[in-house]
Amino acid sequence: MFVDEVRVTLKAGDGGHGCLSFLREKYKPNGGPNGGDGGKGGDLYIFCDDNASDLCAYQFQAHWRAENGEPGRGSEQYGKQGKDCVLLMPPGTLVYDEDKEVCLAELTEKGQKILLLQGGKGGKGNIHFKSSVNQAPRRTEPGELGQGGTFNLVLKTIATVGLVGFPNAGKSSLTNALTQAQRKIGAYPFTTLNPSVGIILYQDSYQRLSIADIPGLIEGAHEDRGLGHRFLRHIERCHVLLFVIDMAGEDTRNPLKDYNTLIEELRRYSPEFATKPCMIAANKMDLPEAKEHLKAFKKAVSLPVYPISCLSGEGLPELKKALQPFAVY
Ligand SMILES: Nc1nc2c(ncn2[C@@H]2O[C@H](COP(=O)(O)OP(=O)(O)OP(=O)(O)O)[C@@H](O)[C@H]2O)c(=O)[nH]1
Ligand SMILES: [Mg+2]
Repeated sequence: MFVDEVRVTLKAGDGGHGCLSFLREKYKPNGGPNGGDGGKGGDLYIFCDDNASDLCAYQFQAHWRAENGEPGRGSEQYGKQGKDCVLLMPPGTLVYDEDKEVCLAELTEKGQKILLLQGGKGGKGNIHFKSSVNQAPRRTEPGELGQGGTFNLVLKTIATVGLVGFPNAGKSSLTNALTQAQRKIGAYPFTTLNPSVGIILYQDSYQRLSIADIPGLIEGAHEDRGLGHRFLRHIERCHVLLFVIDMAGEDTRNPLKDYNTLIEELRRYSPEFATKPCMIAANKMDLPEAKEHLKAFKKAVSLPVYPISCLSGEGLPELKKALQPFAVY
C-alpha cells in the first residue's frame, strides 16, 4: 500500500509544574522554600529519512506526542525534561495545517531536521519566590502547554524528470532500461499503481539524474477516471516532463490524439505544467506501424521527439544524452 496523504494529530510535551515545598529538618526551624522547577516538555521534530518511501507509518498511527516534563520536587529537585519525538518522513514531504491552506514545513534533503512543535516550559517552584518580605512563599507556576494540533502530511516525490503517458505506453519499461530500477512491466493497463524514482547514472561524467515513473493517465482523468489526477502531484516538482507515447498505436490508439489528451489533462490539473520544458519519447519503434505514425507525429508536434524502443534498446543512448543537461553531480 502506497500512502501519500495522511492526517495526523501531533503534540509536543507539556512543561512540568513547579513544586511547592519547604525544608523540614531537625535543628533547622523555618528552613525556607525548596520546591524545584518543572522540566521542559519534549519538542516534536520531523526528520528527512531517505529510507522511507511513503507515509504508510502514519496511516496506522495518527497520534504522536513528545513526553511531558516531570514536575519539580522538594529538596530543590528540578523535574526531568521530556524526551523529544522525532518523526521520520520521506524526502518530498510537506506539512500543511489542518485546513490544508498553509504549508508549515517541507523536507527536501536527507538528514534535514525541522522543529515543528515546541514543548512547553517548566513552571517555577516556590524556591524562586522567596524575598526579604516573603520568606515562606506559597507561590508556584504551572508548566506551559506544549504546542499541538492536527496536520496534513502530503508527499510530493522529488525527481528531475517526470514520465507522463497513457497506460501501457512503456513508462516503466523506459525506467527499467535507463536505470537500475526493477519496475513491474505488464501488457495490461495500470500495471504501475504507485510512483517511484529511478536514477540514471552517466558513467563518463559521474552525473546523476532522477526520473519519476507514475501510473498512466487516461482521457477524463480530471473526472477521476482511471487512477485520476491523484498521482500528478508526484511530478509537480520535476524540472522536465518526458512524454512517453506508444508510437505503434497498439489497442487502436492514435499517438497524436494520446499526446493532445495528455497535454489537456496536465493543463486541467495545473497551468504550471505548461511552463516546464518537455520532450517526447516515441516508444515501441521496433514495431512496423511505428515508422508510419512517427512521420505524421513529427510534422504535427513542435517539441523534440526521440524515437526509442525499450525492447531493442534503439534510441536510448540519444535520449539519455538529451536529458544530460538536467543531470547533477
Ligand atoms: N514492442 C515493444 N513493446 C514494448 C516496448 N516498451 C514496452 N513494451 C511493452 O508494453 C507493455 C507495457 O509496458 P509498461 O512498461 O508496463 O507500460 P507502462 O507505461 O508502465 O504502463 P502502466 O504502468 O500500466 O501505466 C509491456 O507489455 C511491454 O513489454 C517497446 O519498446 N517495444
Ligand atoms: Mg508502469
